[in-house]
Amino acid sequence: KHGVLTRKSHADMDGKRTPRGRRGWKKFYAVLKGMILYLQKDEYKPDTDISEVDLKNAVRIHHALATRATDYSKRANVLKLKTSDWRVYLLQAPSEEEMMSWIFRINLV
Ligand code: I3P
Repeated sequence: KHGVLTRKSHADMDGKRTPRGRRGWKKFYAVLKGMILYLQKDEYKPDTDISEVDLKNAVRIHHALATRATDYSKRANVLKLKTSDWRVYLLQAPSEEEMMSWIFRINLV
């Protein structure tokens, strides 16, 4: 699955709140492949190597949990992604349908 996702980092490893200056929203082209959610700067192109930066932004979603971000109301279609190492990301999808589809696919892994 792939598509545009806008990310906000809410908590870092071990659940510590992401500090000011790194809490902004950033738009990515997301690609879910196996157990990894790649958050890429540019649109997915087959047969190209993943860049260093894109690898850094990749999120391991094994044992992660995606839910609708019911406690976040500033933006629409936002899901909350909790990873196994206690990071928390808010991810905004372009539509309700897309958000539900991402939640379903992430939790299926
Ligand atoms: C953050 C940025 C986010 C904002 C966040 C700020 O600043 O303005 O958009 O979240 O507020 O800290 P920075 O880019 O300097 O990290 P919202 O869009 O959700 O308001 P927060 O600290 O209350 O999460």
